[in-house]
Amino acid sequence: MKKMKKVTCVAFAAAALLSTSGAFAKTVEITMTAREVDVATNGKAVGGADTMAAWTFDGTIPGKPVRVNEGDTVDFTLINPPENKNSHAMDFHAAQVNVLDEFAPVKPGEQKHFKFEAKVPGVFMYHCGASPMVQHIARGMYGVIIVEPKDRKNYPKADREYVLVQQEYFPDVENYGAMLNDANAWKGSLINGKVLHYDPVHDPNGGHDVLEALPGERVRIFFLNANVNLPVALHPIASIWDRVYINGNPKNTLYGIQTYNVAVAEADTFDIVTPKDKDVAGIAIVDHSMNAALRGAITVLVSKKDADPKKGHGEQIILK
Ligand SMILES: [Cu+2]
Repeated sequence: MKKMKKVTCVAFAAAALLSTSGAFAKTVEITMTAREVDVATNGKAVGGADTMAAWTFDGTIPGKPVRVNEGDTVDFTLINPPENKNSHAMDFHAAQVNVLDEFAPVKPGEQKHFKFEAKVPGVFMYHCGASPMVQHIARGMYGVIIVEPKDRKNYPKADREYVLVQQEYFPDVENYGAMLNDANAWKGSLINGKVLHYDPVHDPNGGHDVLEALPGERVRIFFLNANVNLPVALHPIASIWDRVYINGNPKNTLYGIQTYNVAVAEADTFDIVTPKDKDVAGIAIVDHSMNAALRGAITVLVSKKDADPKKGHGEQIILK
């Protein structure tokens, strides 16, 4: 009995030490349900329709952000309900597994469970990999998984964080041949699922929202290029990226960057510091490829003294 108590005490002391250093890896359970539903895309702004017959994770484009610490185990379940017409799958770019097993398609009425350890820090894409993959991505089955780095050297604390995901908007979601072969099949750029989502200036429908921050804040953007074909030339108009963390890993840090080219299926982390000496300042985060910017890839970040304190924190790292 006495011995048992001693062991327990030692274990508690070790646990306290480890938890303060953040070294305790945990298991994070994530369940997603494939939903084939209509989603509002603001496609009308570029000659498309208001809604898209989407395929989604849990009904939203993008799917919810997954956030774990380096070393955590992700315990994942994908449910494909019987009312769906198509097989779906999950491909986490943060996982090192077996493409034929964990990432295999799941038929309607079935589900799939697998685990992986998030060994490499950064920001990664996840997407449906069921065939034809181009269509499953173009119809909305993607999102980000953020794996927080253990080594936070070169990685100052951010005051606010936002997730931005860009993807080509194809009004004709049935024609996946055109998505592959017709360079003009895409008519717009979706940012977090909507054309001109955060740009009330250019959106004929008034835009929905803008990103906000206080003057002088470090704003961290987790950016995923979920386009099926085109790279993104990400540039902050009226500013300079203070740091770019390639693949979101602070071991890959660039400083003072005007434009960073984000490949298809690449995600990177971008820090921007809003002007301290201006009461109000606007920065437009754009894909500087003009055909993409003018089709909707413009996001306005406003820094001002009365910025909404909730934006850029918690659930609001993605503004709906
Ligand atoms: Cu799918």
